[in-house]
Amino acid sequence: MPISIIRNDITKVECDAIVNAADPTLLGGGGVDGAIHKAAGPGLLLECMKLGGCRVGRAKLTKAYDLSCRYVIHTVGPKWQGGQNGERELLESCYRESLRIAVEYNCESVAFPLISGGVYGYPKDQALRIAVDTIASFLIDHDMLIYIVIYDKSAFQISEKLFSGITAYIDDTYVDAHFIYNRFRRAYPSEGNALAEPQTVTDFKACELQAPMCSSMAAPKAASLADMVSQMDESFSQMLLRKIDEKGMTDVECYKKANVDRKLFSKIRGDVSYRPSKTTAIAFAIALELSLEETKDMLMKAGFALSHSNKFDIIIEYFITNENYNIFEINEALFAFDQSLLGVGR
Ligand code: AR6
Repeated sequence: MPISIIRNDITKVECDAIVNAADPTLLGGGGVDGAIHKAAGPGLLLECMKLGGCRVGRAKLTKAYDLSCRYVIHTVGPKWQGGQNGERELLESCYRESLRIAVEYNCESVAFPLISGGVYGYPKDQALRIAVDTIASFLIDHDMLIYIVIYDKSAFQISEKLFSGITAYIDDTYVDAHFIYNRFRRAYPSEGNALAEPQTVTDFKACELQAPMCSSMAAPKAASLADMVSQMDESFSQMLLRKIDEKGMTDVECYKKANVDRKLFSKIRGDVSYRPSKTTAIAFAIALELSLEETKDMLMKAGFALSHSNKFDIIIEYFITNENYNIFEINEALFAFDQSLLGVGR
C-alpha cells in the first residue's frame, strides 16, 4: 500500500498507530510529543514511566488511551549536529524500528510526523527525504498505508534546487501560453476579444486541434454505429496491462511504483472499461516511465488531457520531461505546490 502526505494534526488521523517524536526519557515534552500526551490523557504518561526510556534510533509501543488509534509508537530521533554524527542512519532507524513494531502488532495503517524536523533541528528537506525513502523501501516488501503528517505547511520543504526548477518551468510555460494567446488576439482581434485571458488559451488550442478531428469524424458516413463500436480503441485498463508486459514488470512492481493500493489495482485489472481518476492514471504512466506523448495517450483513454493552464499538469510535465519518475518525489513537489497527490487509493 502507498504513502500519503497529508496536512493535519497527527492526533486526529484515523489509523491503527501514530508515531511520536519523543525524547529519550519518554516522559513527554513539547511539539508533537506534547500534543500526543495531551490528547491521549494521563494514562499514556503512566505507561511511558514504566518503559525505562528509549535510545536514539529505537522505538517502543504503548496503548493509545483517549486517542482514536490503537497504539502509539514512541521513537527518539537524533538531534541535528551538522550531519557528520550518524544522524542520517539514526533517523532511518527510527522509521525502520517503528515500522517493525507496527508489523509485529498487525497495524495496517501508521501515521508519522516529521521526526527530528522540529526541536531537534534536522533540516526539513533532508528529514522529509529520509522519511519518504525509508518508508518507500519498507513498502517494497510490506502492505501498509503510511501517512506522513505535516502539521505546519510553512515548515514543509522540498529541496531548493527542485523547487526553483519547478517554479521556473511553471513560469516559462505560463509565459508561452500568454504569448500564443496574444499572437492569436493580434491576428484575429474580433475572435480574440471573445476569449477570456488566460485560461482560454488552451480553449483556443483545443479549437485548433478539434477542427481537423471534426471534419474527419464527419467523413465516414457509411460506417454503422455497430462497426464503429466494434473498432473501439484499446481501453485504459488494456493499455496499462499491455505496457506492464512490454516493460517486463510484474503487476506488484507496477502498482507499488505507482503508489497505488493493491485493491484498486485489482479493480482496474478486472474491469476492462474501468475509468480511473486522473491522479491514478498519471501514477501508472509514471510507474511505467512513459514519455510525455505516451502519457497523454494513456490519459486520453481515461478521458483526460494535460494542459498548460494548471499547475498540476505543468508539474507532471516537468518531471516527465526531466525523466524523473520517482513518484514520491513528484508527490512531495505536488504537496509543496498545494496540488493533489498521485496514486494512493482512488
Ligand atoms: N501533528 C503533527 N505534526 C506535528 C504536531 C502535530 N500535532 N506538532 C508538531 N508537529 P518536534 P523533534 C511537527 O519538535 O524535532 C519534543 O519536545 C513539527 O512541525 O515535535 O523530533 C520531544 O519531547 C515538526 O515538523 O519533534 C523531544 O524532546 C515535527 O512534528 C523533541 O521535541 C517534529 O517536531 C523531539 O524533537
